Amino acid sequence: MPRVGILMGSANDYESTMKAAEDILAKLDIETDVRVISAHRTPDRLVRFLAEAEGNGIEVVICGAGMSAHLAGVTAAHTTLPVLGVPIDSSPLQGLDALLSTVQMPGGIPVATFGVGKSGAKNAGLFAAAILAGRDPEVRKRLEQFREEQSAKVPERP
Ligand code: RP5
Repeated sequence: MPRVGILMGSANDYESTMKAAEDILAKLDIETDVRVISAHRTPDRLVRFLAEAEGNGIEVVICGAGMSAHLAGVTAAHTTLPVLGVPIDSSPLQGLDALLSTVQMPGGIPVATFGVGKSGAKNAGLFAAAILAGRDPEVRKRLEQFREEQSAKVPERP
């Protein structure tokens, strides 16, 4: 059963950015539900997804969007699940617009915002795993193992 929802504003956000969140969660053996849902273009789809998310076992929602990125903020308005925002560099402003839209939430509705682009998506996936690890010792073990493997891959000398 999927435990993490990965939403993106456009199908164009998948290969460029959000697949990195899906990939790292797959590596940690955490099932995801990956959807194209736009806060502007498919608002009803977003409301429907969020109304059912918790009942369907979703514990964390990752939202990636570019340009005037409202997806994470609107998602957070509709759920008390933790919402992790990934700004995407799909505009002439190279993601600065999405970063500011995602990070600068008015007090009361939080979005945990990550770095712009692929590394932000990967870290959002790892952070989602860290949230789950707080209540799931198996996920904690896999996260610790990932860290160990990552350290082992770093050469001592160039
Ligand atoms: C945002 O607008 C999407 O997240 C995407 O990054 C950007 C452009 O969307 P497309 O016109 O490429 O579908 O809503």
